[in-house]
Amino acid sequence: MTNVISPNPDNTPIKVEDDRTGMSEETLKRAFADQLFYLQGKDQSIATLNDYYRALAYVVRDRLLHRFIKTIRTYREENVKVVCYLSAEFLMGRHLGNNLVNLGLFEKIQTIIEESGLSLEELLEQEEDPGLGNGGLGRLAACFLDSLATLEIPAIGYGIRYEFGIFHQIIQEGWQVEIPDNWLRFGNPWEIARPEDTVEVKLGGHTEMFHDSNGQSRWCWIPDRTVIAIPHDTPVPGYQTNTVNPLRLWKAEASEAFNFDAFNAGNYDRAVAEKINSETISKVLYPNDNTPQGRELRLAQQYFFVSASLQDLIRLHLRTNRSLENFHERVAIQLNDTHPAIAVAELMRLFLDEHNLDWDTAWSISEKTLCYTNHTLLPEALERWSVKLFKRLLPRHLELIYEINFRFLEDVRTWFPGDDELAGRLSIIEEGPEKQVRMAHLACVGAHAINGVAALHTELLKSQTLRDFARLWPEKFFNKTNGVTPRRWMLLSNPKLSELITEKIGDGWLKNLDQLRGIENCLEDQTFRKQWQEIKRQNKQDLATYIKAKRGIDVNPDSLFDVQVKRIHEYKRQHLAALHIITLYNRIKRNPDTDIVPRTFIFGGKAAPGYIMAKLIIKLINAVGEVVNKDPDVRGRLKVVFVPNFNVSLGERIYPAADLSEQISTAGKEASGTGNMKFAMNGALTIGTLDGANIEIREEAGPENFFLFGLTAQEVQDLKAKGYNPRSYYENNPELRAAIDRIANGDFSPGDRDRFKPIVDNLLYSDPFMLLADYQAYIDCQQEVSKAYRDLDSWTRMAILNSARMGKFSSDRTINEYCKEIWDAQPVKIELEEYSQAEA
Ligand code: B1N
Repeated sequence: MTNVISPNPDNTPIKVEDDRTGMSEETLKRAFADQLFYLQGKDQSIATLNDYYRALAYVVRDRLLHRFIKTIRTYREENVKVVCYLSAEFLMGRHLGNNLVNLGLFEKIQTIIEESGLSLEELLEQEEDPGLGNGGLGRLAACFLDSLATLEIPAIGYGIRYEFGIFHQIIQEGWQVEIPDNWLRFGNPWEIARPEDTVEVKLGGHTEMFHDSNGQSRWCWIPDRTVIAIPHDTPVPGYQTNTVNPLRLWKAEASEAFNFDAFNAGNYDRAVAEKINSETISKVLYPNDNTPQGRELRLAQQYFFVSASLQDLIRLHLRTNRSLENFHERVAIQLNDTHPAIAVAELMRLFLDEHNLDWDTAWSISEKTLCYTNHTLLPEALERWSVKLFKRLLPRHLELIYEINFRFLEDVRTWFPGDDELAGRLSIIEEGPEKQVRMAHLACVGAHAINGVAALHTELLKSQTLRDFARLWPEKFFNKTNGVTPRRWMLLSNPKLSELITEKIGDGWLKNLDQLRGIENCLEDQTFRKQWQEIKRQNKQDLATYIKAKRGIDVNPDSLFDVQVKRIHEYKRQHLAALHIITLYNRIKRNPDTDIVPRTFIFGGKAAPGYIMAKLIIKLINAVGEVVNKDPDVRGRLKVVFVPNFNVSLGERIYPAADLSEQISTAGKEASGTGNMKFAMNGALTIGTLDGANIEIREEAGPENFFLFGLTAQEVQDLKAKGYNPRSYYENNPELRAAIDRIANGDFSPGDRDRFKPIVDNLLYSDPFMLLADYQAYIDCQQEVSKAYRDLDSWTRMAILNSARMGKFSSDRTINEYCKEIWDAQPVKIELEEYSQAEA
């Protein structure tokens, strides 16, 4: 075919930098203008900031796509082992800035954008923050994807493309109000729908016995509804690698746009209702963190994404492999908590019912493929589904679970003859007035590896929550202390500090965070300490500006920024921090000239909409702020700020600006925490209990650079066993009593004295998280903090040491451990051929 517009009629290859792959400044500029014109249909005279953001997003996406395609092709051609991370939540945060960083384009693009008279920062702010997760668990999944791609590990994330992510929080009269998060309203430039990879997911119905061609009787499932799962892929690039792995999120749709039978029978509303019903499955993220809600729709969501993902994996496997016998050699599936634990039954169903494997083969492959991470010890957070609900939604899976359980308990009885209590404790089915399926037990039985997320957490799992399983299979248990990606949580969010570090030790630390130790050599360099301090001060000033704009509160950037940002939960004890503030306030009221270190208390975090106590804690913090911030006796020395809508992008502003990181959960309750790591990397000192990863952070930083207080996990249990009486603390401690009385007397709730009675009564009469037992130790420790802050130079030394010693908490280290000890996964290099228009 002759190409009339080709300037190159004899087809000699010409080298032109392609507008969609070229990385030179010239090409990027042209591509940006081109995207604006042809994609947004605008030129510079009428383009909005959002148009510019979108144009830039497409410029960057184009540069990801050929790497993405090459990555997928390489995995297929080399038939490599792939890590599949199954998670109901991926809290990715904004993509544009991160993708620029990982592609090494940040500075270049910044120059180009600024030359056009725009600000890159402003464009980045245009992006909706995709909030497809609640907190630490979802953000961990996102950090893991960044590390997997950076370490060049073939990997895919599988989850749900919620149409509504975590709600948007606003504060009205001190109360949390939830606004739906319609994040897809204006489209999402980062995703690519792949309708050709659609799969069907069945639900409901019943099972029937039938005889197969060999005369064997088998059960089969006659479902009564089908939902379509449509994958949407988001490219996830590694830092300075060609690897771009997929995050594949499933959207639910009705199997036919309309039920034509119903439609033709004039039953238009039923036809539409069915469509709506199916689409409901991926409509909204459940906004609970560490408290499950046993709703039918939630189980449907879990099954929906697990079934779609496993079908997808099997299909991909059979494209390059002759059978399923080597499935576990090509695929490692990580279950992020029990939310995808139904995979144990679904993989068996697919192997047995759809692919005709026998039980023993199917079980052996399945077990070798599956791994399970536990993220919580809170008994109320362990997922259980009623057998009744299971039977209604997944009758075939319930049968399979009974069969799995029967075989498992038979083994238990041969290993421990006569110990019926043990069998009862281990059973996947919990007996009782309403029988329940224990999802953690299903995961433990079905997986070959089980891990906790910090050293203490894993020890408590082995000695308590999953003790019987650890006795049965000690070799299945691993610790994998969490980590966070230094690309987003240092380089992107704290560019000034990152630049200073790179100036001193080079940029190797971004791929090998242990190298941060190198900055210890600069500790005695006074100029360096001054620069460090100055950067912290600028970050604080930036946050102060943001707070002024959002909340109208003036905060002093020279005050100690004391920060607690995380989900609001009683076990995290935001109300203990509130008691500290009230105590300082009482001291000022008693003696207005008391010498105190000025502090700004910054809180942020969402409460689950149904968690009344958590919502009341938000109101309390705001109410304390109302009084303290305005009292002339305080003279601005204390400020309390609740920053609304804490999310990934707010975290990027807040962590770099913190002096003090509050990690004050009741020991034994916070599995790991990951915010604690983000703070410490950015040079905040921690005040914390011996809980979760705090213990390891203290070990690394050195005890002299960490403010420790409170009961240990063991002491918490002993005290509980002995009989804990919170009232005696109240009665014997005048300052504690004065603080609680001020709440109880209505000082923070004018016009409604009893507003905070639920908090007061809870503390005085039950105090399940032992605030009163830890109160005095916390107050004393805070006194030490204030004393230390008076010497800013010595504080800065401690801050530098914290940062320098946080190498362990890179998610690269965590992922390396998973790869070696659990997944048996190896890196695969992606070679990029040079692309040009002539070849394309
Ligand atoms: O997982 C994080 C840990 O760092 C935190 O300590 C832990 O609290 C968090 C049900 C959860 N555990 N369990 C959840 C989230 C949503 C949900 O519906 C439970 N989140 C954690 C990462 O390991």
